[in-house]
Amino acid sequence: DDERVELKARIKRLMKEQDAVLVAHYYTSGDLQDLAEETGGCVSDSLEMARFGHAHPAKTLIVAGVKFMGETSKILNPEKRVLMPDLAADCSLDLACPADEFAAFCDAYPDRVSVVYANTSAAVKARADWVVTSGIAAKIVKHLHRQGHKLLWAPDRHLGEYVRRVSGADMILWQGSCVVHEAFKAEALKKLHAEHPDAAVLVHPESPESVIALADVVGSTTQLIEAVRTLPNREFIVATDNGIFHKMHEVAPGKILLEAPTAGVGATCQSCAHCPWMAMNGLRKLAAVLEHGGNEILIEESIRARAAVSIQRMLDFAV
Ligand code: CIZ
Ligand code: SF4
Repeated sequence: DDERVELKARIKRLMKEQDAVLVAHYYTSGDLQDLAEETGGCVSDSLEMARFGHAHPAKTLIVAGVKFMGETSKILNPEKRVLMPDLAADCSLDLACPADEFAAFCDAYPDRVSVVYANTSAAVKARADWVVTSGIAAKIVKHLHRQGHKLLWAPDRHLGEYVRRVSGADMILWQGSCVVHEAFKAEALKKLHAEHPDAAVLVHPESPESVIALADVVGSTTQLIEAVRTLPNREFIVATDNGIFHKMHEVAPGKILLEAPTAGVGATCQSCAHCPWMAMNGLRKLAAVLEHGGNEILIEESIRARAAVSIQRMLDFAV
């Protein structure tokens, strides 16, 4: 409508004036994803968001996503201004893993290598040996396992269990979870699949083990989008945040995408397949941040520098 068109035009002008580029996560609104692409930014998962922002020459990075994504951008780009539409956009995984408790966990197992998921605070990353995203977690853990290391893993217990299963590594798991993925239900998924027997089932590994067991493809957001694009199936059942459907429809316009069920019949779900913190991002807040400044990500230098080392290990491993 008119307001959206006006807002988008205003944001584009402000971004140009401030030499800013927008990076948006697949789980944010279609408006933000479209705007990022129209203005030369990018839409992707947290690993690619970090890479893109790092390589881009803009002085200001605007990160539409959740706090750990803004922090990762700042960690890799201390000289840039990093802004977010809403600094209160958090993540249940990050919230479940306070830095002091994580440090005590590491101190209790000094002989183990610590691996943390990207969905953690800068302070947790600073304490960890390795940072991983879901797309590369299994590969890095297999590598560490082959080298003979025993591991500590935080904070997502489902991703941790999955990685432990596929790698065979000795891992002690933190017990965090994602409010969105934890809500997917295996029994209801079986029923839906029985009604759509030709559909491929795509599952993000933050989902419970019983849901992962029903998957044709287990992968990061980027890997699941690639599956929709390349598999011959006409129908897909997708167990991840439904914000991803925007990009999936774009890359595979003829295909039918169904949401994996989040609760049994009659039950209620907390998040209904959409992250409440991702939903805090919007055009109006983005315009306000550009107009009034504020919402800048700042990280104490000693923490930033140490977190950069553990993130850089992943980036170097990934190339
Ligand atoms: O669930 C998330 O927040 C994901 C999938 C983040 C990411 O790595 O893109
Ligand atoms: Fe965190 Fe889950 Fe939201 Fe991703 S979808 S930001 S893991 S709460």
